[in-house]
Amino acid sequence: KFEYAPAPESRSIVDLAASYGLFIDGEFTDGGGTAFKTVNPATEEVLAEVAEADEADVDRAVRAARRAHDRVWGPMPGRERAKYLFRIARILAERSREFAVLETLDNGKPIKESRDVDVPLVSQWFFYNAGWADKLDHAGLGPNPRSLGVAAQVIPWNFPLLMLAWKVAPALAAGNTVVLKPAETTPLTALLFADVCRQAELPPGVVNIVTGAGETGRLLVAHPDVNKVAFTGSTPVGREIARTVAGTDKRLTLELGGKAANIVFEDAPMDQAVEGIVRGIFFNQGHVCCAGSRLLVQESVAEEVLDRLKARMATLRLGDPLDKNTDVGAINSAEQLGRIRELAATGDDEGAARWSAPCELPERGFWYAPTIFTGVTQAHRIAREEIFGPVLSVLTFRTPAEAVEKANNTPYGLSAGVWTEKGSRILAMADQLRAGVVWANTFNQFDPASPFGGYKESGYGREGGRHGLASYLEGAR
Ligand code: TXE
Repeated sequence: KFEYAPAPESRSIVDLAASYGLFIDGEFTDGGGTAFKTVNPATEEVLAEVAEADEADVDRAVRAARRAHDRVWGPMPGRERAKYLFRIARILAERSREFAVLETLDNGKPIKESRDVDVPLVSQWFFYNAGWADKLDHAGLGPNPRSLGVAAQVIPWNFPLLMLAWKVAPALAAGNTVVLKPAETTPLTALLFADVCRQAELPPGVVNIVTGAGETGRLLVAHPDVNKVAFTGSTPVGREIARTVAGTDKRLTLELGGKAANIVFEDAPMDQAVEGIVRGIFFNQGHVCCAGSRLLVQESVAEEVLDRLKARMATLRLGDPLDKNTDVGAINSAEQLGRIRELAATGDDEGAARWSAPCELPERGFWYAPTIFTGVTQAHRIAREEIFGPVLSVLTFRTPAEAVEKANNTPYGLSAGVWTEKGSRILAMADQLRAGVVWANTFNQFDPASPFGGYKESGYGREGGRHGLASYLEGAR
C-alpha cells in the first residue's frame, strides 16, 4: 500500500514528487488504492511509487472542487483569480529546470525539448490565460459568461505537463475548479505542479490531482457532480467517455488522435521543408497527436526530398534524454513500443519499403530508430492508422487536387502542413484541408492564442485562444 511520507529537503526531485501522493483540497495525501510504479523509459529504472486514487479518493477530490468552486473560486472577482494565475506562471518559469529534468526522466523526451519547448509553453499558457481572467465580461465572449463548475480533466503521457497547462489554465481563468488525472506512465510533473499550487497559495480545492490508471479516469468522468469533461487521449477511450457523458448535462471536449499529412510541393523551400518533415515526425519521438506522420511529396521532387531527408535523419542523435545534444529520446513505455513495432511490421507485410536511420539503440530502455516507409499506398495500415512513434509513411502526388484528396482520405482531421512558396496555394489548401490546424512552411508550432482541435475522429471542441476559454464558460461563444 502506498504510504504518504513527506520528503526531506535534501532528497532528489524525483523523490520529492513521488512522496507527494494525491493532491486533494490543498493537501498531499495517500490514496485508498494500491501504489503503482512509474519508470524511466530510457533505463527501465523505477522512478517512484505513486498512489492510485480509488472511488472514495475521486469522490473526495470532486467534493473539494465543488466546495472551492461554489464558495471561493467562482464568486472571486476575475482580477483576484488573475493574480493567482500570474503567480503560478511565474513560479513555473522560476522552477523550469526542475520541471524539465523531471519531465525528461518520467517521459523519455530529450531535455532539449522539455527545456526549450514544453516547459516554456507551460508558463506561457498560464500567463496568457491569466490575462483573460479579469476581462471575461468585456471581451465579446457573450453577454454574461459564467464558469461551468467542476472540470474533470484526463490527460495523456506525451506532453504531461503541457497537457496539464492546456487544461488547467483556461479552466481556472474562467472560474472553474478542476480534478485532473495525469497518465499512469507520467504522473510526476503533475504532482510537482501541485506543489506549485501550494507555493502560490492557491485556495484549497481549486486544483486537485488524482493519480491512477484508466479506472481512476473512468470514475472521475462518471462522477455525477462533474460539470465539464476534457479529455486528450486515444480514440477508443474518447468514444467510451462520450458514451458515459451522453444523457447527462456535462459539457465535453475531446482531443483524440491524428494522421496528419505534411504536403511538400515542388516549389517548396527545400532546406526548410526537410527540417519541417523531421520536426513533424521525429519531435517527441513522434508521440504527438498532430505529428506529420504522412509525408505527401510531389512526384517531381520526391527523389530529391527523400535523399535529403535520409541524409538529415542520419545525423539525428538518439540516446540519453538528459544529454542536451540528444535529438531523439526513448519511447514512453514498453506497451507503446509494442504498438509501434506491431503497426510498423504491417508496413513490411503489406509491401512498403522500410529505411531506418543508422543508429545504435541502447541496451536497456524502450527505443525505436527513426524510420521511413516508401512505396506506401493509401490502403496500407501505416497510411491510415496512428502509429504514435518515429515512423513516417511516404506517399506521392502529382497535382494539388490529388494532394488534397489524399490528405483528406483519413478518419482523422487534427492538423496538416503545406510547403510551397506560393501564397495563393497555401490559402487554397488551407481552405480545402479538413484539419483543425494547417501549418504553412512550418510544423508543430504552438501558441496559447491559437485554437487547436480536430475534425472527424480527432475529436471536437477547441483548446487555446478565446475558443478554448469559451469551452469552460456558460453563455460564451
Ligand atoms: O491512451 P489512453 P494510451 C493514442 C496513440 C496511442 C494510443 C494508446 O495512438 O498509441 O492512443 O495510448 C486515461 N476512462 N494517443 O493507451 O488509454 C489514461 O489513464 C477515462 C493519442 O496511453 O487513451 C490516460 O490518462 N480515462 C493521444 C489517458 O486516458 C481513461 C495521446 C490516455 O490514455 C480510460 C495518447 C477510461 N476508460 C494516446 N482509459 C493524443 N491525442 O495526443 C484510459 N484512460
